[in-house]
Amino acid sequence: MRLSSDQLDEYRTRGYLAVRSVFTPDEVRELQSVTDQFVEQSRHVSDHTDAFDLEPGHSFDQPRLRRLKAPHRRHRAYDRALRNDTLLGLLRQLLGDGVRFQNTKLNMKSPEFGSPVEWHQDWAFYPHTNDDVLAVGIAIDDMMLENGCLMVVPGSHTGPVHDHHQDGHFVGAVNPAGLIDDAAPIELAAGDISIHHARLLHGSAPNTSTRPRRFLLFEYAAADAWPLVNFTDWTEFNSRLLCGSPVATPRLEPVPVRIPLPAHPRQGSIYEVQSALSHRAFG
Ligand SMILES: O=C(O)CCC(=O)C(=O)O
Repeated sequence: MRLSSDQLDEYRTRGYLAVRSVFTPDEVRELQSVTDQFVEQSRHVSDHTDAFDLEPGHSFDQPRLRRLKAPHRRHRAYDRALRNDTLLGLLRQLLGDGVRFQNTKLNMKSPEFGSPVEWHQDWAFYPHTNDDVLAVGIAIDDMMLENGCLMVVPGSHTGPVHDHHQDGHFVGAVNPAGLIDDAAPIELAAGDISIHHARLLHGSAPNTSTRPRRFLLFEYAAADAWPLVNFTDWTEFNSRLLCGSPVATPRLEPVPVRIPLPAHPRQGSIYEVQSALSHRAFG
């Protein structure tokens, strides 16, 4: 599978792509059943853990697992997806021969509930020395408007990095007023993927349907894009290279940067940090 020149142009001008059937029906079935097992396990916890981020109202009888953290460390099916050859081929076309993964997460919206994710740019959380940085979302379920698919503002990746602070603290979301008039959904069938540029403004609404919405998110960067915050360990950094060689000479580009500090006293996942917001798009 290769991205066509039209798809490459679309990514450059609009800042995102939907690519169909990257994962086979068998691979999707495995991801669904492994994910079912984690939701089942989450019945036995009543507070956030290293692995689980829980929706308000989560209980043994009504498990509402909102996020499985670092899924590639929890099950080999997710790790295989992270390193999937077809996916890596597409990423090489967008990022070049050296590709490093960064963070992984599995965001879930339970039927008739699932929390929204307020509008933000990933770049505000992790600015780099250049912006060959993106996120891939693998649809484990069909993702439509009704069950809270990803919404994006086409072309916003070419603009500024917006202010994600409130009252002097980083809250991980923008005030959406005037920024989201052109928002568009990325609807995906299970097995399709979305790819969005790290500076693309995006968010997603609650799940109002009777179907779950499970979305496996992997962040990737070109090997010569170095993070400007949270860099700690050379060996760990290079252990995340999926192809290409370690680079000690980061490529510096004139990219807009805001540092996500000072941190908000309410720490945790994006849902926790965003819960401090006074201006919400999704309520
Ligand atoms: O799960 C979603 O719909 C979006 C998630 C997202 O943007 C994030 O976790 O940064």
